[in-house]
Amino acid sequence: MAMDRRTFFRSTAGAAVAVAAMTTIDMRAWAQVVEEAPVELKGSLCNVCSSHCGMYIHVKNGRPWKVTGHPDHSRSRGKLCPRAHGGLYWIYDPARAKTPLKRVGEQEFEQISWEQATDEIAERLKRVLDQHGPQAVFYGHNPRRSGVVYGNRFMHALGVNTIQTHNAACNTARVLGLAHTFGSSYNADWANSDYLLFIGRNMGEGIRTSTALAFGEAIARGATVVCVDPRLNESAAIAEWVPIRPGTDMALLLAIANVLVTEDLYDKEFINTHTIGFHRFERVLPQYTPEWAEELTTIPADRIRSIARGLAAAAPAAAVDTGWKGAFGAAYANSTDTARAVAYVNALLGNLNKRGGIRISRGASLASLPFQAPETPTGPRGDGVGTDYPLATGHGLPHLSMEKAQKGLVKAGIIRHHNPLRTIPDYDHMLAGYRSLDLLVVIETHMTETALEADYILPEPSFAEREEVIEATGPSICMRTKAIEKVHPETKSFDEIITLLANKMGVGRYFDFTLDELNEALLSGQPFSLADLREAGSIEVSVDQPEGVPELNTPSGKFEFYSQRFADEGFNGVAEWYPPETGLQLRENEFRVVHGKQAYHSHCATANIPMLAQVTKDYDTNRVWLNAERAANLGISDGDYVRFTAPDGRSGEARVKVTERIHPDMAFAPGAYGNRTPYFELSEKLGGFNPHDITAYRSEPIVGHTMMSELIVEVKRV
Ligand SMILES: Nc1nc2c(c(=O)[nH]1)N[C@H]1C(S)=C(S)[C@@H](COP(=O)(O)OP(=O)(O)OC[C@H]3O[C@@H](n4cnc5c(=O)[nH]c(N)nc54)[C@H](O)[C@@H]3O)O[C@H]1N2
Ligand SMILES: Nc1nc2c(c(=O)[nH]1)N[C@H]1C(S)=C(S)[C@@H](COP(=O)(O)OP(=O)(O)OC[C@H]3O[C@@H](n4cnc5c(=O)[nH]c(N)nc54)[C@H](O)[C@@H]3O)O[C@H]1N2
Ligand code: SF4
Ligand SMILES: [Mo]
Repeated sequence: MAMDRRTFFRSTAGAAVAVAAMTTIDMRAWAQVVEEAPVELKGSLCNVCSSHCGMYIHVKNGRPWKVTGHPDHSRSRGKLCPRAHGGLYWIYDPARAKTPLKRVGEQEFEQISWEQATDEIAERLKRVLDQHGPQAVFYGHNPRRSGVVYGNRFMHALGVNTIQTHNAACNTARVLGLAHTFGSSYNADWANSDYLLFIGRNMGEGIRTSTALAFGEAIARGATVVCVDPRLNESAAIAEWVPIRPGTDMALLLAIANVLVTEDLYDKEFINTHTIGFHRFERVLPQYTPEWAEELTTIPADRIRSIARGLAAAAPAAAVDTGWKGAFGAAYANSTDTARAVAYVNALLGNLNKRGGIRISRGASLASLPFQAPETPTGPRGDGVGTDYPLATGHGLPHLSMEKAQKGLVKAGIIRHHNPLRTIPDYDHMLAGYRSLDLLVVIETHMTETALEADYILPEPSFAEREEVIEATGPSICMRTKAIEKVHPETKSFDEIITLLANKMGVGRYFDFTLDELNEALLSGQPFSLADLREAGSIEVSVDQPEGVPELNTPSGKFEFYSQRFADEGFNGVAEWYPPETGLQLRENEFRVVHGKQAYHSHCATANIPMLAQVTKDYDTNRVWLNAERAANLGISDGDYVRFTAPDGRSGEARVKVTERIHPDMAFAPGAYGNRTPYFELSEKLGGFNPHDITAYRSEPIVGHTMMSELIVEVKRV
């Protein structure tokens, strides 16, 4: 409406009336509702990353008011990271999946009923199982307790054993490398260590609340803390930073081992009693001198010696942290053997299960379920685990499934709480895979990239709106209680969805219990009831911790310098140096692209949360880092746009942060940006680069991980 003088006066007169009305509001009453209304503390678990820190949701007038860390939860210890606060936004996010949806065109959906959705899914899933067998079906999820208890049970009931998690794009190499040496992925005893060596692990930004706290405490206590990282990350900034050429950590570790052995600084007692294969390791070791490693890593030989001697002097209260994702989780062709080399140095320090060393810790356990369970299928999996990749784990290989989908071997999948189309390298490869399927069902809270490729989107209530299967985390037994009523009445929680689907698939007998009955069964034997737990949110129980070095979960029962299983599969029996698949030589305009964490974002799931996106905006942090001198040589200045071109010709654009804080070889992309779902409007406005758009589909030969950092690009100013 065009506004002339008259209407203008009329509307301002109206505004004056509104102001007058407002001043007549009873401010006392208003304050009462807002400030003095009773607050109820509901026990919950944060859901913004898989650490599931225990927390309270403070509920006022039926709405979440704020969150605080649960003091009796081993992962939060009374504190939360910034993402937990941002996570409350998820509840009211317009980008949520709100009703069951059926695909009617490319990224086009129609609203349908649960009855129709589950009828049609069951019919189509049965057809795939009948025609192609259970190997043609996969289930991809975030493997926390609800997902496992309901999801795995459902899959097993259908004969499906291809169950996958995000690990192939997170920590598969680390987990496998540690499993084939220590027998399990134990953590360092950060709180009590006198010397901690972190290899591509950023405790202050790749956060789990309790470990970030332990990191700070170690520094405050005066422990020597060394962060080996191509980048001066926020943790290295308060510790000792040792810059390294990306992809060469194994060389550093082998050289540290070389110093420990040649200078006779290792624990012979431990080596003789608890390990096998040391003499084979000793035979390959002489070549790995600090001078040899200096060439590869760019770390001065004397610095390598000083690290080795520092570790030895503090041993056994010293440890090489066993990492998570950064340097050897799923990064390079040599990541699995790098993880073994991390274990080797720890074994030489004789720190296994010693105070301040590598800790074997037992957690609380829950009772096994008394309900009729389906048999675990034993046939071959549909993603090559156990066949193409004999040493791979049950966490599976989603990128391989998508290759098999393109070949017509994999036909249907159910994905829950996981967004692999955005978090696994090679967007085009994953997309082509999903588009080859006969049926894709995505169970989500949000309209994510993966959800938009589904034939059916099944919406879940957010973490605050549902009760869930209880969890045991460290010594804490905890649960998510329902803090508020559902915002979208048509959403259903995972247990309800699976029970519905199971009935339609004719395997309802395996789900003949309520969530309460299930939770009560899990608590059997505990000195408290489900009602007590619901009231408390989290309860710490006492757990006996093993002392000394027990029999390890390896074929020999001992720490394995030499792995017969590796040798039998044609890999190195003893971990020996080899470079990343993409090599270490870079041309003048080439960089290795690596992505990583920022404290205020999770994976590719939070760039649409206003308060977290604002941090990015205020500090201009979604730029890709480039080394100052190399940028200058290419005529690139801080804030410029550059184009990254991969060897296969695919390319992407990003603004750059030009800094001294990064190794000349590396381009560092903060990992949370570059969403491709139009529902994440804020993220879209924020912009940013996701390297997976141009990273080639690859599988590491030993355990099949995605080799996320095997990406070398040409960089050019645009
Ligand atoms: N804020 C936040 N915290 C999180 C998460 C999150 O998304 N956001 N996710 C959680 C999960 S699932 C995980 S797996 C962890 C990951 O936690 P981290 O593994 O600590 O996280 P990253 O940032 O991937 O990597 C850590 C560091 O490795 C460095 N790095 C990269 N390549 C190399 C290399 O070749 N050699 C060396 N020495 N260093 C290298 C990077 O520069 C980075 O600073 O974080 C957990 N906590
Ligand atoms: N670009 C990039 N890639 C990465 C990483 C990165 O930081 N950047 N990190 C790597 C690492 S370390 C990991 S562990 C993986 C993680 O890989 P993903 O698990 O795929 O990562 P997220 O982006 O956290 O996806 C979790 C999804 O769960 C949904 N969700 C949240 N709560 C619920 C719920 O209650 N119910 C349901 N059904 N869904 C829910 C969210 O909307 C989100 O889409 O990604 C890896 N790949
Ligand atoms: S580390 Fe942060 S985001 Fe992850 S569960 Fe804990 S509080 Fe939530
Ligand atoms: Mo991860």
